[in-house]
Amino acid sequence: MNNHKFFSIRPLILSFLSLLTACAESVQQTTMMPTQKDFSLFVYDVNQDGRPDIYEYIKEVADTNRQNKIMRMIFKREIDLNFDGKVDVTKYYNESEQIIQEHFDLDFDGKIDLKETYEKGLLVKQEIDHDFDGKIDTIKRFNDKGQLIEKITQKNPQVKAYYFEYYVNGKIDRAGVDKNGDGQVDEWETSKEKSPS
Ligand SMILES: [Ca+2]
Ligand SMILES: [Ca+2]
Ligand SMILES: [Ca+2]
Ligand SMILES: [Ca+2]
Repeated sequence: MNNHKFFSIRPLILSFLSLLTACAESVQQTTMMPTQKDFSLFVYDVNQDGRPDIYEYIKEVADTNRQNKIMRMIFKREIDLNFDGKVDVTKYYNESEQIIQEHFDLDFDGKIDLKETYEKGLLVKQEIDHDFDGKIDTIKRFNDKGQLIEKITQKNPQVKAYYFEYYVNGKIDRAGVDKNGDGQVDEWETSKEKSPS
């Protein structure tokens, strides 16, 4: 699957995700007994087929604003988008219930194809498995304006070579090849013609 097709799935998944999450609010919540006792697990059966589709992991923490009070905080949410019983999206949250990481299984094969990392609520890194072989082939990093600043691509999984691209103000600044996979660029190319993809 090429880059274009891969990223045409993502907005679909995201819109379906918000629809499903909205539906969950109208569905009765069930509490499940977690195997560990330091958190509670709430589940929602959005399509009402008797199998949970959304799992919310909640822990109790001391409320820093109110003495002797306990707050319930979500730290993980799992979503089964296609109702096949397997989780396709996992979201992780920090102590302020801010998203810190999202994992997506875009082709529903049980393996994660896209990992997104957030800092202070902003997307800073995407790790992408374009060919759905279970191995990450592209890593993208973004600045606090949401602009792509670095893209590392492994063109061929058989070879330990990586292609590095650096961007300034959304435009490619320099690119080079790391031939042996040690993280250091061995050969720089200077093409200013390319636009980010
Ligand atoms: Ca269900
Ligand atoms: Ca699923
Ligand atoms: Ca997958
Ligand atoms: Ca791959």
